[in-house]
Amino acid sequence: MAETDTRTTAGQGLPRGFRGAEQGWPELHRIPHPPHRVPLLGDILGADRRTPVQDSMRYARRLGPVFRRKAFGKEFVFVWGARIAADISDESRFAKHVGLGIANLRPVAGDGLFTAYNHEPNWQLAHDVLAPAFGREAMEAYHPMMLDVAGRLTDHWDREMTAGRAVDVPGDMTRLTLETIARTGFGHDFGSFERDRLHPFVTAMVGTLSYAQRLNTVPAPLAPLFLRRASRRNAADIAFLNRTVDDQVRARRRSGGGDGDLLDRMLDTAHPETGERLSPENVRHQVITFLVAGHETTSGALSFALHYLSRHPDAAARARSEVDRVWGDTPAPGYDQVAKLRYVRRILDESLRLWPTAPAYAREARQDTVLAGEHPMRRGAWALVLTPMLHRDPEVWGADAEEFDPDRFDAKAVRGRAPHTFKPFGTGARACIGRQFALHEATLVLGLLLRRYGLRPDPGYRLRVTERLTLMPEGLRLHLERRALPVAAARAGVPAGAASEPRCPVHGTGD
Ligand code: MNH
Repeated sequence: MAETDTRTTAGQGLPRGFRGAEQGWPELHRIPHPPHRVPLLGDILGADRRTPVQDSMRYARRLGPVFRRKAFGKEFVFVWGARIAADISDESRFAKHVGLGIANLRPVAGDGLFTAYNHEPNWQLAHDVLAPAFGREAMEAYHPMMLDVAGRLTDHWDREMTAGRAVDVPGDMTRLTLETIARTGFGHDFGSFERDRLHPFVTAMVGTLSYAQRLNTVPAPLAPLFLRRASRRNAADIAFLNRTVDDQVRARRRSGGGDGDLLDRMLDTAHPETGERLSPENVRHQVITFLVAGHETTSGALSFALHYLSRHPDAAARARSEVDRVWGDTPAPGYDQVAKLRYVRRILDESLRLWPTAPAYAREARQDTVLAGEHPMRRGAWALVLTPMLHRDPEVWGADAEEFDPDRFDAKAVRGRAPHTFKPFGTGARACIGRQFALHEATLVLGLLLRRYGLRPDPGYRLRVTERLTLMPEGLRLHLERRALPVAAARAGVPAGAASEPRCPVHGTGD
């Protein structure tokens, strides 16, 4: 990637990423857009600025596999049909585009991995230095820490259950995933489970995410006017995030090193070939990037999965019998025992199909090209892949694509599907570096929760999805019921004695 410069030539003078589609798509007029365009303002009738993704899903259903939306002078092309999404995955012709919400995060995450432009040397450098932090060996070291954080969650849920209170699923999943990334990444403890309100770091982080999303809803030149108060608060949020991170880095430097976590790698590891290291400013950007990217989306994925489990007792029962069969009564399932939860993993995949918690990614043309043989694009022209709709394309997923059905991810079904049809983690060189981390953490935690609790939904609850760049089930609360537990498994994280034979204490049969 280092030698391929995907900088665009069009739209110079504007910050890249704020350009609309006008310059890059010579036949834009052939791409459908919603009816009733309002002069200057664009497609705003019936649109809700709090739910841009779900609005786009509605438009997608009406307008087809390629469409455009215009808001406040900016026009965006969306693609979601499986054939087009596959074509735009071609790495030789397309690359990640840093635009929209991601470009808006540059003030806080700079040239960190997620927000770096393809041509910035710090992307390749950080990618090479940090990739081993997500390899198998590193993951095995994170596993006991993940288990320990999960134990804090189940302690909290035990107390809520005993008190007869329903649990706040998105809130508690956010506590869990934030503590996990803070601990495994930086040896840090935010004390999330010991607080009633979210940690101020989380409040500041959500503030900057929401602000980045809101910036898209206002014409760039008017942003200072409309968002003056919000932008001042945003600056304060960023200052707070920076201060928190700088404190952590200083503490680490003073203590002379942690236990080989992500921060150690950032501070000490030299590039295997060039010997280069990350600059202090870049380390700050990376720490914020990983704290943000490393928990918000996983928290949403766990929350949606718990919602579906509470609504599909059959799937929950199958998953439980798998956990009981594979884990037996061991209080501390080992690293290798997590990937063996095949059905639990399918539940996670199916939840990420319906609600991919990072719901879109942008791709730009590396040269003049024709998308899917139909739509000419100039070098630098870009489009958003609308993942929740790609994941509902009836040609791939069938007429019942809206239905929750984990069996869509059994090995045979997966083999039978075309490539590039399931993209919750993005695509290509800039795909998610934390995929294994997220899947390991989420599968482990779902296993532990399924084994320990029955999950009962609020009868009146209807799934509402809230958007803040990521997706989250709004106001999801669940009632917990105690399951008869093998004594030894009473608390996750307690070191096991002799490893016990996998056996099923409750259900006789597997899935
Ligand atoms: Mn993650 C990139 C989704 C968990 C760190 N992540 C991406 C992209 C998607 C994504 C989509 C690509 C964005 C783009 O093309 O613009 N990530 C997820 C989802 C989960 C997730 C759905 C959980 C579920 N991500 C994690 C975790 C971490 C992480 C956990 C870190 C521990 N993700 C990243 C980083 C990038 C990224 C860093 C940017 C990688 C790069 O560009 O090199």
